[in-house]
Amino acid sequence: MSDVTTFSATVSATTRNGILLVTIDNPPVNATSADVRLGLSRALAHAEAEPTISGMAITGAGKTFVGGADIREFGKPPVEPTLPDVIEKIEALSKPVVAALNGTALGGGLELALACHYRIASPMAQVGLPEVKLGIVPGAGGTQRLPRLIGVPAAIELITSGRIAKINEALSLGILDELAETDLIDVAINALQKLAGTPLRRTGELAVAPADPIEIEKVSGKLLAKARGQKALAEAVRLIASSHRPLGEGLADERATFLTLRDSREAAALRHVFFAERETSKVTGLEDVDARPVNTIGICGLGLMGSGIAVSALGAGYTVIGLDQTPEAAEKGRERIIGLLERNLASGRQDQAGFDAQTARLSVTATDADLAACDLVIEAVFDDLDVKIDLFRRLDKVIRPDTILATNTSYLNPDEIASATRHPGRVLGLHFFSPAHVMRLLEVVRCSETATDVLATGLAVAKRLRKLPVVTGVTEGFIGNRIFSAYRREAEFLLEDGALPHEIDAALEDYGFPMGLFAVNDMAGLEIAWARRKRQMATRDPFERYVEIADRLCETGRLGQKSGRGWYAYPDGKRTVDPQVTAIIEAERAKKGVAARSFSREEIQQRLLNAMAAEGEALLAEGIAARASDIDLVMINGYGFPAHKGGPMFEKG
Ligand code: 3H9
Repeated sequence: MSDVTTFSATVSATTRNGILLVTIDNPPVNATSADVRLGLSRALAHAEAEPTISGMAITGAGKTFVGGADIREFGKPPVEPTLPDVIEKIEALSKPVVAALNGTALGGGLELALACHYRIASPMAQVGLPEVKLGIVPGAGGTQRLPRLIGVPAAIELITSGRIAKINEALSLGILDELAETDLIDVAINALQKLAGTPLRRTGELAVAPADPIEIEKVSGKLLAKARGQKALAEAVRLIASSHRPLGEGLADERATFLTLRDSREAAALRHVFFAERETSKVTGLEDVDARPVNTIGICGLGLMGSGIAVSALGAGYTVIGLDQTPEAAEKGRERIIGLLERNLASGRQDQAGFDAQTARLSVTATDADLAACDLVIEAVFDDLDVKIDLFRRLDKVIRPDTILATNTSYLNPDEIASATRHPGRVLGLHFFSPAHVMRLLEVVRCSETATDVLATGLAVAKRLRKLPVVTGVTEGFIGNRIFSAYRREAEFLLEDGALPHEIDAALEDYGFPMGLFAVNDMAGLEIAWARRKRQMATRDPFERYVEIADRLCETGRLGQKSGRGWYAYPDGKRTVDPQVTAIIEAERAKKGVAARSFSREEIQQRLLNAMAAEGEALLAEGIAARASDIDLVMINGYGFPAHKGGPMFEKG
């Protein structure tokens, strides 16, 4: 092997048997930053000019091949050479170029590989074009070369879902050519030696297989219906569906579309979300703190929430011990958990071996002492302070002193629950969202006495559960429910001021929420919030504006969809505007002497956004949320706020 040739700070190569072995080493994910593009173009020029070189392999250092374009460069002045230029040079090289995928190839990383003349991958490799998740389309040939390899319908599915395909799927689809069963570089060299002197298979020169327009329509119609106004999805479909055009024409269209979308507000919002997700678990003061080991998790209360948490924990490889009040209740809980696991099995999300392993790690009991083996116990019992305090006192007696206790309360004060135990430092909140095995958001509540390693453990467990943890301080409703309450209060002010529930819901859906607020309330049921309002009645500030419309609705038995009526009527299960609700609203307005006025969709959206952002500012000022972007993540992942709008704090600017 030759000495190392350095093409740039991040691209170097050695030569073996006349093959130039180029390595991209640009941690953390080998993104195609300006220096990588420069190094690659120099390496390509060298390979072309040097007669002793017969071919070239490109690989990545570490566990990633190339994670894509450098997202941090977006929004900055462009630096030549561009990625499409480099990729074009790869495809046009007169000598064979092999992509040797040592790991994940995403976005521009896969586009680079698609332009190579042959693609070999290690078993760890996976591929995807996730650009739409960033509000853009692939901008370096992905929408034009992928359909040439796998056909239009499969390319539409892969690109518009932004999902990652594992090695076997990538091979069977035809994205990759060969699995390296032995050393990746040896296999790449072998392949290059075989390719030398044979006509090169340039992806861009392949014809796109004819596709049935009805099938394309079917795939894209479903997708666009769910796009909720996101431009990137529609543009990606358009570009892929027209990929039978001459390559140059398609690439020029793709590039122009990419650049327009990259500079859009939608893309800026999604980039904000991308970085916010990576920022959220970085907590000041925890940098050098080790999490405690957790293998066994106890879950108290095996209702819907507890069962969901159990499924999530089993899926992450934990041993789970479920506790409920009686052996019968515990057994019911076990059946509920198994039922959820069976659904995963039936849908193919889980294979039989995984299902068997998970059920083998589950046991249930009605005896507190059986939780003695747990490293972490999460309570998900009825949200009542006395019930939770009683449970924590009992647990305090049977678990090890180093076992962590977590409460899943939504509204109670976890400091009060912690102070009922002998070791309040080991208590924190883990506020799951329902259904807990599906929802990604997890509010990790730092109580006033939570020890740093307990908090670090909460975050580590959240990550292993594949949740998105957001740390919150103690306040009623934590980050999410506090903002949600402010948002609902403002929506009720709007009702009283002149808007109707369906108008507010339409404005929210138009903005990008999957469902309007009043429709959501009807689905969840109105009685819990009603009971809370009644409890708070005695302590409510009499000078604070209070809208009684929801109380009137509940008093007439309109408790939401389950009761057949709520903010809407449900004849034959179909949500319909109900004149009786309008009459109740009008009567309340008249009682308070409010002269109703009409609101445009934009006005409704603005008032609701302002209310959310103002509450977010208050949470920041009180030190409950560490950063504005954490608040955005909570609203996006727990309350349906459209990700492509970036969250209420991002919107406020
Ligand atoms: C694109 O390619 C456009 C082209 O079509 C056209 C161009 C003309 N850039 O996620 P992690 C950082 S668009 C810059 O925790 P993991 C990340 O911020 C791109 N930085 O690691 C974090 O930084 P920090 C299409 C990036 O091992 C660190 O790397 N590609 C990029 O769990 C570790 O990140 C994508 O959308 C980037 N592209 O997962 C892929 N990627 O340490 C996006 C990551 O300061 N990336 N960082 O917090 C991923 O999906 C995951 O990062 C990956 C690794 C799976 C690669």
